Amino acid sequence: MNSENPENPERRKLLKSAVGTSALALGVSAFPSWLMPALAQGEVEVPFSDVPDTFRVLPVRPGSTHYQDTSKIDSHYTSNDDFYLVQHYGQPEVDNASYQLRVTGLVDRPLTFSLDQLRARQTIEKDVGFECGGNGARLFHGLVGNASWRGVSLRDILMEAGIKPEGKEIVFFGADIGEEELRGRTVETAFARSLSVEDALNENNMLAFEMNGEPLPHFHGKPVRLLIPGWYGVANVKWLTQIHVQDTRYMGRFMGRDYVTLKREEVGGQERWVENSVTKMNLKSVVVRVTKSGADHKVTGFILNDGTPIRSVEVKIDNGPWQQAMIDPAASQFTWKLFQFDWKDAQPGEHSIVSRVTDINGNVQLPQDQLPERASYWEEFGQFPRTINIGA
Ligand SMILES: Nc1nc2c(c(=O)[nH]1)N[C@H]1C(S)=C(S)[C@@H](COP(=O)(O)O)O[C@H]1N2
Ligand SMILES: [Mo]
Repeated sequence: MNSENPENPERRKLLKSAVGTSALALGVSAFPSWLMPALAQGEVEVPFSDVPDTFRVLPVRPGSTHYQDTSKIDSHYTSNDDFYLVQHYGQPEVDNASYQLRVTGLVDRPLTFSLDQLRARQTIEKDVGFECGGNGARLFHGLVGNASWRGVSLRDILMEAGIKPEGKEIVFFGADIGEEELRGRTVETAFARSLSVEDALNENNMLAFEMNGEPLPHFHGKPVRLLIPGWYGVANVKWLTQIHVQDTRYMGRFMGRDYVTLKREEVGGQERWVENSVTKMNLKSVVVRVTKSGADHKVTGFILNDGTPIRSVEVKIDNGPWQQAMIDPAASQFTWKLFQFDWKDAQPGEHSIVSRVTDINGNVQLPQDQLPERASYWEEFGQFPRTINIGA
């Protein structure tokens, strides 16, 4: 996708549609010409000094986790090759011709769809970005990506099947099967996640079969994946083959044991250790890139959250004041939101740079040490200070 050429009609369309979004409550009109070009003439990347020499970003390898080099993020869309990859039971090859999606359980009409039948339905297209619930500082927040997706409405399909009144929970199964040691036995289980009926019926949810205008790539869940905008990546079941409605809670590994955050919280006035399944994305911003052109420095970062409109994002250098950064007008409700800050008069020497984001409800991204004590590494969304050395 060419985001560098302002003449690109796709790009124009995107910019036009972004202006109308209420997701950007603030000052969009102040920077109509703002684009994120790759390095402009004479512009160079300034490396962070907090990245260990041993840190490597490897090319995609079959079966492996892949993270982006966040210091290279310079456009609204992540290419299909660079979009991060996480899978726990390998990457099953699902054949398009024999593919079936089944809707089963407490429904009035059990349904089965071939890929062609899904593709023949009315489609919806949405820009959605997300990160792994296990994303964090150790990977410079590289388990992240933002793409345009096309597919069909999950809500329409569930309405067509008709959820019976006793149906309470909707389970989404992938074609990937792993062996788990449970109660002293080895059992085969599919990757699965569940949603309440209310969450599942959200009109933003889709069954996606295209990513950035291409058929969904094998590693991202070919031919069909679930997409729950505003949620951590784990909700977006890849290689989706079955949707099952039941009247009890689904307790499988990725709902009940893994992707479970353990933190210290007030529960009705009582301090307790609380375990929660990873669900909606927390309000977060990170600084990922600094470039320099002559004496001018540009700081870039991204914002993610559950789709609540953003009020502002600010950058602080050393012990200076919080200063307003600009949000990319290409951003929309469920995308990541790239932001940019013009760093004037950067002095030679070592500096710290940190960002914080505030949503329209006044929720502010806090420093890590002001967040509830957390015993698990899931859901890392505190402020993330970076260090950088500005040459003389
Ligand atoms: N079937 C299946 N779906 C899955 C997973 C998996 O292991 N199997 N991993 C989940 C997790 S933990 C994440 S973070 C996202 C990653 O999606 P991506 O690889 O397309 O970026 O897929 C989710 N969907
Ligand atoms: Mo994940």
